Amino acid sequence: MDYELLMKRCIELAKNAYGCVSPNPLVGCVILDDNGKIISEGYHEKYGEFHAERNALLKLSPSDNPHTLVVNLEPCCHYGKTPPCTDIIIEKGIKKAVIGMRDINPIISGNGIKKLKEAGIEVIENVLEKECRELNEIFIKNMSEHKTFVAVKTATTIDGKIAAYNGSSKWITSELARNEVKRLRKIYDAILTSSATVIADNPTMEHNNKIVIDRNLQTDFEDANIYKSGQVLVFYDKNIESERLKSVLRTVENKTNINLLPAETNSDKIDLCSVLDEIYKRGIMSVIVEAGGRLNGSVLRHTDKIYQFMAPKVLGDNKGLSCFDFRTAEDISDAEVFKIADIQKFEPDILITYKK
Ligand code: AOF
Ligand code: ZN
Repeated sequence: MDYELLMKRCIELAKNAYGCVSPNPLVGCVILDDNGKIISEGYHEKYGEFHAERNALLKLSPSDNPHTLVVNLEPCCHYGKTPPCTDIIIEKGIKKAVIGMRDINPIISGNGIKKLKEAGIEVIENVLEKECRELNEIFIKNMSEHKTFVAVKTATTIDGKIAAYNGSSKWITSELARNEVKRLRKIYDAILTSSATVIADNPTMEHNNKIVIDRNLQTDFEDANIYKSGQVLVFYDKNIESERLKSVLRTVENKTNINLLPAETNSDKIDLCSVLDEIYKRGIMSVIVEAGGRLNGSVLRHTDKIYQFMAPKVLGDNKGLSCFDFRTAEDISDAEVFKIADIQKFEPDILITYKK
């Protein structure tokens, strides 16, 4: 039996719920009969609703003979928002469970598997484990470090520039690449950007949740596109001049989608550590940073993943703006090192994905 192929199908099913299940993991499930034929599929569709296994098992008809259940995450055995998956797996007479990875949620972690084995179900573990971990990298970081997962998206020329000296950047990459950005945004709970980007590019950044780092509350709260849709959290310097704060508070008084939050500063910059802690507390489990070199640079040491779209163009402008711009590195040994996780083409551009 090709369990790897079936696990790939579980991963594919799970991905249908991008943007819908946070803070829960993405989970897909396939059920086979005793001839190895797929008789049902399901996935965890929405936070608070049924888990993948239950969705797949509930679709079975009484004449079905379910035998093997394939799922990318260890079935849960706790009463959370829904009853334990292990109960319905046992009740439906499953004989074999093929599992991608153990759940790292401490209330489950191995206990689900134990419960299945105690019921006499054969368990096969760690099928396509690496891919299953990748699928749930956000959930894994949240559960193990209690921190928001941070991805940075940047669009550069071959020489790593995001704009010419005059700030012009539209459009470095082409339409296919920009469509991929729209798809990637759905994976993350919020987009994080800076006042510099809002002021220079006036982007809309379509997303239900946006975060703007605006130390001196300099963005245009009345007219900037970013404030015209979605919920926006704005972090400003808690020591801001009180007249400025009062005037902005008056402007946003009736704008229920804008929420101003004071933040700590650190050598004249908003302290990103405290911003990331605060958004985690507010249930934002992951962000995609779409900003200029300064914010990208400041957030680099908190960054788990970088998406670099690269256009086959050389700007060659020695004053052009870099995609990470935060220091004078003394030596090549000072470089922050990432690993290449993936390379894809979005003609005529490419996307390189890097990981810590
Ligand atoms: C599964 N299948 O499809 C998912 C699982 O309180 P709840 O119901 O939202 O449960 C959330 C926890 O259950 C979550 O932290 C994770 O450990 C597990 N998620 N388990 O067997 C699924 N989504
Ligand atoms: Zn469950």
